[in-house]
Amino acid sequence: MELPIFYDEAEEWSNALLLYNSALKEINTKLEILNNEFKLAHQYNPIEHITSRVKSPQSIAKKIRHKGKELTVENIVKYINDIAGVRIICSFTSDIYRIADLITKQSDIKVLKVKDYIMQPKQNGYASYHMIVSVPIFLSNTVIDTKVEIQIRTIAMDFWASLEHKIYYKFEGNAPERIRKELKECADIVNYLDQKMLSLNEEVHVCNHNEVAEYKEIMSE
Ligand code: 0O2
Repeated sequence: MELPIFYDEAEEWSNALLLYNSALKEINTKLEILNNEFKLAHQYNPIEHITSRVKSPQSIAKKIRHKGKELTVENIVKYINDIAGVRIICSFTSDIYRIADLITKQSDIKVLKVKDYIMQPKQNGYASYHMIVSVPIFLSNTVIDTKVEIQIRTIAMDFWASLEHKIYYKFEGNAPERIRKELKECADIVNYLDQKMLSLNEEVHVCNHNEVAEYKEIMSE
């Protein structure tokens, strides 16, 4: 990745990138294992899909400026939590908390910060569960805890967030009031939809259990 802003720190930045890319691999593998285990035990996939990325240089520069800090590798590593980012998309809200809990329980992962925008959505309607974690990266002669931001959300929340993100950039953060209002309404619909889908899923689950019990009873007669 190019970061033309600080040529004199190129080597330091390359080392940092090695760590962030390695941390993404570690987290992705952990999630894949959890998902496979879950599928095997419950014939059910809590994770729909996962994406990961290293933040773009432009986005890093913008964020560091926004935080009022000088653009140095030291400041980037210290003040920007989401240089390495993983996004987990789940079917149901209950899966979000299940995944977050499983991540938290991994003994080598340290949870540094949690922002629950599902329990407390942002004013614009944004909902998602954010965790800043650190994962140890084993190099040849040292171990370095490296930060990763994990965002966990439902398919519906992701649908809303991607459109909102596009609108935000189109209007450079100053979308007209009518559009902001309608986006908030969409967020309320997304929330309603997630709740409906969750209760429907729970109902189907109970149905399945009852049907199996009924079937067993008939078979034993
Ligand atoms: P991009 O392009 O996704 O990288 P912190 O410094 O950790 O205390 P931070 O990182 O400023 O706080 O804030 P926060 O709330 O944890 O949000 C970080 C990321 O969440 C954002 O990264 C977005 O990906 C997502 N996010 C937060 N709020 C919104 C929102 O209102 N709408 C949408 N669509 N996404 C949001 P970046 O760097 O903004 O962008």
